[in-house]
Amino acid sequence: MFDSLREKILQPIRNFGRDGKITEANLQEAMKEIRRALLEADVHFKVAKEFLDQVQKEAVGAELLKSVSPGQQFVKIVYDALVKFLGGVKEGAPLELKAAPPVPLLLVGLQGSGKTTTAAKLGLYLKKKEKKKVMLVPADPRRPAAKEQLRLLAKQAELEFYDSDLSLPLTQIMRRAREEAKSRVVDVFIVDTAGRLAIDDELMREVEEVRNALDPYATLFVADAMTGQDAVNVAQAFHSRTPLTGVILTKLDGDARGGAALSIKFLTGLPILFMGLGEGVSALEAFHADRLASRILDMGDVLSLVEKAQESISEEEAKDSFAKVSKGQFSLDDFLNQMRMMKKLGSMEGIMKMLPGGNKMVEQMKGVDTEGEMKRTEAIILSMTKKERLNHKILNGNRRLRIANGSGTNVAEVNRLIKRFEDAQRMMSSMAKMGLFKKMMKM
Ligand SMILES: Nc1nc2c(ncn2[C@@H]2O[C@H](COP(=O)(O)OP(=O)(O)OP(=O)(O)O)[C@@H](O)[C@H]2O)c(=O)[nH]1
Ligand SMILES: [Mg+2]
Repeated sequence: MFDSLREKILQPIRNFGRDGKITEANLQEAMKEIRRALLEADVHFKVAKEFLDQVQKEAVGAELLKSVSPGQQFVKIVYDALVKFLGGVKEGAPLELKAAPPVPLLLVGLQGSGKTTTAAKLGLYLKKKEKKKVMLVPADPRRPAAKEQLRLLAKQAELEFYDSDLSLPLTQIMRRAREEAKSRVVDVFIVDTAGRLAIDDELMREVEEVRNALDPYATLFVADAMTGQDAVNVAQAFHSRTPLTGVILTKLDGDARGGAALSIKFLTGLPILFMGLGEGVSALEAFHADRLASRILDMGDVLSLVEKAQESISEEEAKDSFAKVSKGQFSLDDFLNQMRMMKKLGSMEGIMKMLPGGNKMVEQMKGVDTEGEMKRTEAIILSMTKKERLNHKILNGNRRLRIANGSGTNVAEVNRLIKRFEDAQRMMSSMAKMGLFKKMMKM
């Protein structure tokens, strides 16, 4: 996700790290590079300007040039700006359904943006996370295939499906759908509308007609993140004709550049509520600005990983490991434990990307046999004594040689592992300073 933005935004930050100092000149250089990174990610120029103004202001306020750890402070400043422009941090469910059932939700957006897929994903999300009974309602009068697509998706997600009579006027379809929702005692019904290539009067009239008949609890704009700034323009145009509640960004699993995500809240005031991460019906997640910002800065997304882990790892195991991290006691033992837990969670690359420094690790390990590497890492750590695992600083040349021999590897590999561990440890401690772990422990 946002691979190219990440690389470009991290470059100047990593350069700071090298000698640890920030001067007026290299700060300005970094700002220029970040500006370029934002524009290349298709962030709206107004947003880019505002973003840099904030970073500049904070950098001056923090007296960065005199600071003892300017690199880390600068990361924190950029992180805060990213969080703000992605929409800020919100507590609670992305979409609170505080209304008497059946609650109508309306999905609108351009052709191919992902409305139909998202209807099913959102239905499944509400069913799983909030134990809602959900019914899907097709309302694309011109394309019979769209109705069949939704029927199929409803079946996959095991949701109720309303077989709309599309020969009727939309107003009447909406009325009947509501009656059906009542009689089937569903909590929520989601209406999937027709898309059009561009915003035109006919599309807007149709959306307005549905809206008036349905009086939706929320009107959600489905936007393809790959379309960058265009998604923002279309959202704005929609919003001015028919008020929107929020945005669902789709196709963030692809190589979307980030422009839409970073610009949409600032320019439209609309929050991003969910993000689509694939074609399958379960590929929808709540949108968290802080987690995404963290991913962009390669600080990982440990919170999402924890959520994922909750399904496959016992609470005790996880708590124990993260509690240590938050106290700054992250040892090689914990590194190994985490690695073993991760194994239960799926592909190495996907998981690594959610860890602090993970994208860098993935890059460094391109073409490397990660499974084999993991076995060797395990062997190396297991060849250490308890004392060494708790305090890697005592690992001198002799000890490293012994460990290399004991694990059937070589000293270079042992060194590489320790370097990787130190990188992770550093990221963990700066995350702890940002209060990220406290939030996590609350979960
Ligand atoms: N990779 C990826 N593909 C997605 C995502 N969401 C939707 N798609 C794909 O995008 C294509 C269009 O999705 P639809 O749900 O049919 O889009 P739509 O807005 O209903 O399209 P129209 O009804 O023609 O306006 C399909 O091939 C989906 O599988 C996503 O989050 N990630
Ligand atoms: Mg559709």
